[in-house]
Amino acid sequence: MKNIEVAELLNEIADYLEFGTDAKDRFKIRAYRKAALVIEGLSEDIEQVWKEGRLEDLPGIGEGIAKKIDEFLRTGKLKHLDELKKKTPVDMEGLGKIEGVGPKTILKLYRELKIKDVAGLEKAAKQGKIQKIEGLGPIVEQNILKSIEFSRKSRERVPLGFALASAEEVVRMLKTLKEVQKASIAGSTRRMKETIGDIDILATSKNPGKVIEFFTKMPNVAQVLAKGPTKSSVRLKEGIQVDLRVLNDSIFGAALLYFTGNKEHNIILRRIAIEKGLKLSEYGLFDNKTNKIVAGRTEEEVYKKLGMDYIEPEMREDEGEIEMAQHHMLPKLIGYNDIKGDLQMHTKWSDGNNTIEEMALAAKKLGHEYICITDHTGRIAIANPLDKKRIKGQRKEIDKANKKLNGIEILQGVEVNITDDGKLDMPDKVLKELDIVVASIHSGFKNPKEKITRRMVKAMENENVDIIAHPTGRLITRRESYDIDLEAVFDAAKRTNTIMEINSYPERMDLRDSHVRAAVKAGVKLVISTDAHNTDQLHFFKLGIGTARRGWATKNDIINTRKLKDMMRMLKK
Ligand code: DGT
Ligand code: CA
Ligand code: CA
Ligand code: ZN
Repeated sequence: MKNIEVAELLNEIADYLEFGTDAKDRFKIRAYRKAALVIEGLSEDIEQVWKEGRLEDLPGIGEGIAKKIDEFLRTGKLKHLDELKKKTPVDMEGLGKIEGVGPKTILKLYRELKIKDVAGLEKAAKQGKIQKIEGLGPIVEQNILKSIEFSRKSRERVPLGFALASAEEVVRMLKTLKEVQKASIAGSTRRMKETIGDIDILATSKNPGKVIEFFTKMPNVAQVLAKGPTKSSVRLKEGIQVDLRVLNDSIFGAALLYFTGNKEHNIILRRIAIEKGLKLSEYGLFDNKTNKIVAGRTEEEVYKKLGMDYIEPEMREDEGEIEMAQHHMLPKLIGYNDIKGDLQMHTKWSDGNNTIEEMALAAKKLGHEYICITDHTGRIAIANPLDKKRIKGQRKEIDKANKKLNGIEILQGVEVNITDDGKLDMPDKVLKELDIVVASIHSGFKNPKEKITRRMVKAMENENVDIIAHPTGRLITRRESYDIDLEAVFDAAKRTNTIMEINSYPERMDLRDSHVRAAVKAGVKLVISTDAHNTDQLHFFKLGIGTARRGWATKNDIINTRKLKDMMRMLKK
């Protein structure tokens, strides 16, 4: 579905039109924004509507806008927008990526200070010029500087969700080559770190030249950065760099250990080897006196020879895991096949793209036994939120789907918003009727720490709230978390028996690894959910499991590793 794309396009036109001084544009801008909202919330596929010639039947879509949509869906381009871009003297796209700087602010900044791009914005902020503009002030100026710094730091790294898909694709392609014996992801991607600098891949082969040749000619390679007899680096079309090393099959374990990292973990292992009269490198574990190899084929045997238990890649961060392995005290982490259901997803009833039945069938294919539909409620305009009446209608549809489908149970939930004063935007008597209530903060991100914490704790004290979704609100590479006292939140979670979510959506990964570790330590129960908005996103749960493993969570810590009945018993009602 291209609904979101089309809506974004219309919003973009509106953004550029804001630069016009023409009075009649005010009306046009509003028309574009309204049309964008309609299309974003549309339950049908916009392309279907277009094919059937019904664009102008949609509310808020007149002849002019319909023509633009038609041009875009036919050609993939929009001349009008290209012209607007050419006419506009500022880098809207770059500036728009700075959190808190919308089109109105960009316009103001241009009119008052002739700011055209991020560099100009940073300079003006540092000189204290932004705070003098009416309606902006010193807090906005500080936030702008923080956002610029944040986006600069995160720009070079890619969210795991995107890198992992690319890495798996490269491994899959390498394995089609008969010269390749083994191929595996290594580096931070194998450790399931939330962002990835570059992808590291290892392959074993008796004919490395062939493998390198094949690797540099994969269809998704944009640029070959380096090419040697046994290693090569390329940049993929998606933008991320991939390093490949080809080696001898007999030392695969030692190499995998070395190139999985992280560096600190490796350094400690090498020191322990030395203490034992051994030498560890990417070529194997050697006896110092005889220079003979004592381990190298598998990682397991290297760890064993070093006098410790096998350490899962997600734990290799020099966070105390080596000592635990030496004392045989490592926790048994939740496995990638342990999830039995998904407790957060959206459908066409709010801002999702698929029907309840489509989501259920796709989840079943992934091996799930149950799902919970959690469409948005309340006042988020763009999300096409549910009201009391539509919740009843949705229940009927869920009952029908449950009768029709076998092997998957569909629960009804909602994602309610926690209001400014810690209330929920749906009355208790409606929430009481639902199977699961997921609550989250979608507003007031700039509230002081005490206030945000108070809002969340108050919501947790509501006996209908089972789960707190994406508890810190951060968006990797785009938005820092709001300021919240997680220790107090975890205390409240235990006291009120509220479950904390590990949101698997690639940009969220929230709770993040270190928070999971703290929650597990505090004895807080967790759920791994995808927040999928279409069937293609249901597989994100793997990212959530990776995060849980990085937080040392066991199967027991995660409620949706249980069968439906046992999972429901973990909730408040
Ligand atoms: P990234 O790419 O920034 O997300 O993080 P990594 O961990 O993938 O780091 P990368 O790509 O520089 O190197 C991959 C692995 O290779 C790293 O985790 C450990 C190993 N490695 C790289 N450089 C060194 C080094 O100088 N010493 C040791 N012991 N190991 C290294
Ligand atoms: Ca890497
Ligand atoms: Ca690398
Ligand atoms: Zn949503």
